[in-house]
Amino acid sequence: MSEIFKNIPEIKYEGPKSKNPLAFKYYDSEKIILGKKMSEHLPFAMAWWHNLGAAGTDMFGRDTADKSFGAKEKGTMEHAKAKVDAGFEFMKKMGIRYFCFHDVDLVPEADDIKETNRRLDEISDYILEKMKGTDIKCLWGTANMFSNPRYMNGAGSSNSADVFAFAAAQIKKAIELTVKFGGRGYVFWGGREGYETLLNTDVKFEQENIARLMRMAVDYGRSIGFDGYFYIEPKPKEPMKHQYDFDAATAIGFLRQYGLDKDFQMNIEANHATLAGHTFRHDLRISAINGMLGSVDANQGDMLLGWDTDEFPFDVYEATWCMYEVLKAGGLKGGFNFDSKARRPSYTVEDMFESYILGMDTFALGLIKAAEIIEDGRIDEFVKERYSSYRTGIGKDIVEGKTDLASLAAYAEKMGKPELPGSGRQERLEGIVNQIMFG
Ligand code: XLS
Ligand code: CA
Ligand code: CA
Repeated sequence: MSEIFKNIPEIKYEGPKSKNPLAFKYYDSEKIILGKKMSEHLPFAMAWWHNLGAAGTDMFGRDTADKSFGAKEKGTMEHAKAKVDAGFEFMKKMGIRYFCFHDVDLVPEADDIKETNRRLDEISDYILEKMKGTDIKCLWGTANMFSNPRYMNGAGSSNSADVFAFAAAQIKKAIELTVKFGGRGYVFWGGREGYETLLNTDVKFEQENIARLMRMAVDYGRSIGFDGYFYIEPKPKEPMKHQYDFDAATAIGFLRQYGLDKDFQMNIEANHATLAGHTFRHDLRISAINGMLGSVDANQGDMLLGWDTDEFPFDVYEATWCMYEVLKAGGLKGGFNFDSKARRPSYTVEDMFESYILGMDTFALGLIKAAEIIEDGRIDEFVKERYSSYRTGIGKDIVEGKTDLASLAAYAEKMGKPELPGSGRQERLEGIVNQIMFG
């Protein structure tokens, strides 16, 4: 097989002083941070759909990039194979060890699911062959249950039982593919699992049905040896007006209600958290404190736009907070999937590589800075001290369950007036962060 990206060399670490656009400035896979290699802290993944599929079409205009990768016609099996060739060459040159996929990213969907599945068998054999002799693995797989018109009202939440059954068939196959590739996880992103109007929607029934579908997925996955996590990827809206997996807290509550919380974790995407009116860090923290921080879709949104822009991460503060939460949670069992796409005017092959270099360097910097914040210790110490009143006296009694309203009322009467709770010192803490970021 001939080289596709002929003008692109293997991307190497050259350090912060390098001016070479095709080199890492911060991502040094072998560098040890807090006792682990950078590459172990940061299992990066390539998103099949954006990197090998998205060519710039938006609501107002057609493709700007050529992603045929030498195939004569797009949407053919020849093209599907060319994408595999391009994807593996890309990952090897970038030093990326994981990929994520939807079923229909891999092959063109046929009218008949039997034919689609045959194509998936063919391409997955081809991918397996490519994986041999490399250290490239699958981070997670998923079924696309939002693009085809049959999913206009959702998949698990569809009013049509036939559509529900079709979704089940797609999930079955996508889990089989994930297992075939040795994938770490399986994602449910419920793009159309929500509603446009409550006037025509039985919310309770739809949510119960989504839970039924997820339960079947878990049972089937376990029966064929899938031992990874299932993930919910929360998003509040777009394409639906309201999406049931609104944010991490909502999704975790749902999983607990239906007894799915042992098999599922969260796949948190930066841009989705901000669409929900949270910071990226907020949803990471909520997942982590519930023991459900599984994987991350690494990208960033545009705060001036109200939709999902899937930009490559560039904001080092955000990446730092992400890595701070991830380090505090003890790392990810999943990884960092660049669910990101180069901007429409960035249509060249160089842009494909440079956008991943940007994302990887941003997260490498985030890792370095988050480790420095943790090692510096001032912020953690401040937070610990802030709650010190619960470690002795009445606070300790409260935490140990030795009080009730009557005993606390009696305590309050004796005390008279509590003192003010102490400065939050936000500005001091922000100053410490800047000192570490730029010191
Ligand atoms: C869309 C989602 C989607 C999921 C996988 O907003 O990010 O790409 O990650 O279906
Ligand atoms: Ca997205
Ligand atoms: Ca995503």
